[in-house]
Amino acid sequence: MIEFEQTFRNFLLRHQEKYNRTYHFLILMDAIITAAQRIELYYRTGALQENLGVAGSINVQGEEVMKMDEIAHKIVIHYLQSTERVIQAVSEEVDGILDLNKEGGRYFIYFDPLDGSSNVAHGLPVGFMFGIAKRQLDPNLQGPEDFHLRAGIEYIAAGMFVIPTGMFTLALRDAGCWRFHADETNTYVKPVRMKLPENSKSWELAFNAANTYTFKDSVQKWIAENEKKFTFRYLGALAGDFHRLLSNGGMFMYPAIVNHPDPKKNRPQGKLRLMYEANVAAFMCKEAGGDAVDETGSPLLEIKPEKHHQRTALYVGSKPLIDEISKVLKG
Ligand code: FDP
Repeated sequence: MIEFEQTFRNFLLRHQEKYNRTYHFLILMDAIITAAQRIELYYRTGALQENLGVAGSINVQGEEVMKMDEIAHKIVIHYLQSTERVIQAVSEEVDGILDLNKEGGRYFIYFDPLDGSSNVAHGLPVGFMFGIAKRQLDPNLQGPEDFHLRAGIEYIAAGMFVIPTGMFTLALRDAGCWRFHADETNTYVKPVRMKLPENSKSWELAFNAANTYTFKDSVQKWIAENEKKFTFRYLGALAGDFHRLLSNGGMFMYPAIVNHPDPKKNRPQGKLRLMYEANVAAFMCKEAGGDAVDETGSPLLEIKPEKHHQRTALYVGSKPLIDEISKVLKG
């Protein structure tokens, strides 16, 4: 007997109706899902099609090989454009802000089409991460659209696909963080609400331990005093690491690099990108009952971006741990 699970599309339809919303968001999400499935297909067959090569190299047919992240970017933009509902997009792969439908568009989208590039050559998990905000729709209340870069607290949704695992997580503002998986027909099904576990037994720590000596002294001290309480897990792709964290709890961190013996290698602003990496994880985490702060211990979602490719340090995870590290960072 076949068991039918609730589909993502049905879940979202119910959600939009429950909150008296339009169907525009369904159209946008449909495009995002199609893009993710196409990226996933390319990724799975990448080695065969010689898509996992280095950009600029030449394949056996004498064609230039595109890097997988360039392919992923092109796929996402194609499907976003087709919705006619996106006003502007920011992609990790492109320097400038992309105007898609400046007059009629309704959503801003900030995305990294293939996060975790060091995993690509091995076919290991990577992520397609995105945050979505809405244009100012009521000129009487909000004034005309001013195209400001949205802070995380202004996002209406954020999500990620862990490619090529068939797992998709989406957080909707004030409506929770939900996980879906692809069934036999490649349809996302079975919404499961994610809640970070309160019991610290399963909590894990994820960070690049090789960088520990480069963190600021108070963070190094905290690690030395606390690391024995946790299991370490680090995949090197935020989406994959964060996917585990949402189930098991704990903390993912990418602190600022301030103590590198070669000062040119310091990254006082942090490494991760605010708008399409850190905020996406922070938004999802908040909807799952957790929290996120930056290197000053301040709420990450409240940072007002000055540049669309702005970097930040990130501490994200279970609320008690984030409260604890926040005190350390402030002190
Ligand atoms: P990557 O540079 O391999 O694309 O900012 C991207 C990111 O991966 C994250 O996905 C990941 O968590 C982090 O950087 C890994 O950085 P390190 O290799 O420095 O640990």
